[in-house]
Amino acid sequence: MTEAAPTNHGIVLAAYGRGALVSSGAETVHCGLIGRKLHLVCGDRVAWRRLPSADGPTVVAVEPRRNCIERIDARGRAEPVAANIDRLAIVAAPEPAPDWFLVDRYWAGALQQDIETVLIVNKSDLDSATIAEELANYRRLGLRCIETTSASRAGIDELRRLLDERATLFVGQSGVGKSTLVNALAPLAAAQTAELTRDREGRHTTSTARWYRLVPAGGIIDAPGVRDFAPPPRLARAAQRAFVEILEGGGGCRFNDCRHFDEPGCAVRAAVEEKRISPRRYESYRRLVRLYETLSARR
Ligand SMILES: Nc1nc2c(ncn2[C@@H]2O[C@H](COP(=O)(O)OP(=O)(O)OP(=O)(O)O)[C@@H](O)[C@H]2O)c(=O)[nH]1
Ligand SMILES: [Mg+2]
Ligand SMILES: [Zn+2]
Repeated sequence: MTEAAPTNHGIVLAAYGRGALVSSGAETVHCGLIGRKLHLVCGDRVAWRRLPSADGPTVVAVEPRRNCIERIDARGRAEPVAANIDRLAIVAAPEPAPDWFLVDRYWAGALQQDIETVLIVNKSDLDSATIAEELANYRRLGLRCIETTSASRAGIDELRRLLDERATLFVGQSGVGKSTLVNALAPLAAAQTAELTRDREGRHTTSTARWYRLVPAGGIIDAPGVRDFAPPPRLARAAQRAFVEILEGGGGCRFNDCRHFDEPGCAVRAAVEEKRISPRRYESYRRLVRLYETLSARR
């Protein structure tokens, strides 16, 4: 070797075990990782080199993450799903039955990291009477909502227009149609999808987050469906700030540091009793605060 191989820069399309699929300029390269310390995740920006040994293309460094969407694994530890995200698209559908607490947790997590959020209500071809009330409430709270269906492409073009050069991560329960949406938006994606069946409980079709390019610009990341997700509990009080209606209602509480649980003179609880704040959202808020507390105590 007379010269060191040049350093290239790229973005991780998918990370697996001790390697990663890296998009770098016009090429897509399978890279190994140098050493044992690098742990990559979809969306990471990396430097890679063609090492002179038999190792071939190798990621040698990773840039600090601007943000990272994490989920909590079975042991209560934060596990990264994707990094350097500009926008979170939370997907829900009439089938499987929506888990609104999951939607609230994702929205809260994105708000904490200043990530723009959009709620996609997919499968609008199915009867969605049960969803209408929640959808109206989220819209009232200022969350952007788009109804879509891959059955007729209704809403898909509106969604496509929203997606610009920035990176959007699709999240939501298993089976809501994230991969189907990704395929509709990026026809060359060929993301794997699967029928919903009763015995599918707990199985995920998509197993790792994967980035797909949009033409002419932008990227969408298809993530595995989640059952248990919570933003990591490093910002316990931020849970309160993530519920816009509770933050607003809290202005009238007797105590400045009111948690809106059972403190006297709580304006939030009064608003919930009068249905000015959705009791369902308030229950989500309480669950999230308790989850933070449990997870923090475990550390
Ligand atoms: N009726 C209807 N079914 C849909 C729609 N979009 C997707 N599906 C079906 O929903 C099922 C699950 O779709 P996927 O795209 O695999 O769901 P996913 O969210 O990627 O699931 P995971 O990868 O397990 O997280 C498939 O049988 C799809 O055909 C839709 O707009 N309407
Ligand atoms: Mg999928
Ligand atoms: Zn209060």
